[in-house]
Amino acid sequence: MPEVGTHVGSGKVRELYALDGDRLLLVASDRISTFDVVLPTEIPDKGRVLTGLSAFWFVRTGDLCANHLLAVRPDGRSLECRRLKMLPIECVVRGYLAGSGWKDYQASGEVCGHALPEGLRESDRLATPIFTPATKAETGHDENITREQASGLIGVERVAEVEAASLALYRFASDYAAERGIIIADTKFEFGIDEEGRLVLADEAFTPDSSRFWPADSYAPGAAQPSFDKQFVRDYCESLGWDKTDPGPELPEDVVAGTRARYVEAFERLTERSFDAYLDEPESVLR
Ligand code: Q0N
Repeated sequence: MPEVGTHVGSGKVRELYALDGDRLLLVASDRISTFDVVLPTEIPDKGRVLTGLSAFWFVRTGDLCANHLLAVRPDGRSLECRRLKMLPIECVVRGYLAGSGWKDYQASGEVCGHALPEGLRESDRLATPIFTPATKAETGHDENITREQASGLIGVERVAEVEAASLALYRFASDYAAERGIIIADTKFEFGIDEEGRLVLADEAFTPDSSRFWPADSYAPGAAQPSFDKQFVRDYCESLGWDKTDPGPELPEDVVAGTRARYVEAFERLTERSFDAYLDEPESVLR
């Protein structure tokens, strides 16, 4: 039996265990959420796709910013990580105007204190990606904050450091993904501090759960874009007229199969490896 340690936390679709004093195990389930509700039906291998992608990006961005990855477990869905002191903000980078960024822009012309030009449409690409931090809400929704508010939480110098790291990471991954037909519209990072006081990227990196992935071939600003991974699930849920409160609907097998195929497609396009090869040997994604 592999060591899993004591449970120390859970997210909507992931669990965190302590392995020892300085290592954690981050386990990604096959659960899927839509409209903020976890559905009763799982997407087979979703957790492995997200774990493999995250590990892939950690290895390829290690020179831009240190990260918490220590090892990928043979199950393909768990990462051994360095235990850090987590910073109490979500670090979001937006390259496109979507979600709460689009909402805030419509209401005020600004997002997190960034004044944007007039006349932008929903899903428009921004002239330059912006750092838009948010609070970590225990329950409910993260709230966008200004850099002044972020500075009150972690200090002016740490804000400058996480902003620079976040923008560098986003530029690298969004350019790489765009060459492979996937727009990373925005992404969320969590950072921690190690024993030496160094900034370390934690949590997951550039997965479809932490980012908006859009298919580049159908990109058309002026409306919401289809999600690369979850669009079948959203369309199916919309077709039911479900009120988007818990519990969500069971998914039919064609929606499950189509959604699994989209996750696998994202993995294969981005990593340029077969997902079957990952299942055979998860550590291969590190090379
Ligand atoms: C940590 N969270 C919030 C998955 C993710 N390397 C770390 N060291 C210490 N603490 C954390 C990490 C990481 N990653 C991160 N909570 C603790 C995100 N979660 C919550 C539950 O499941």
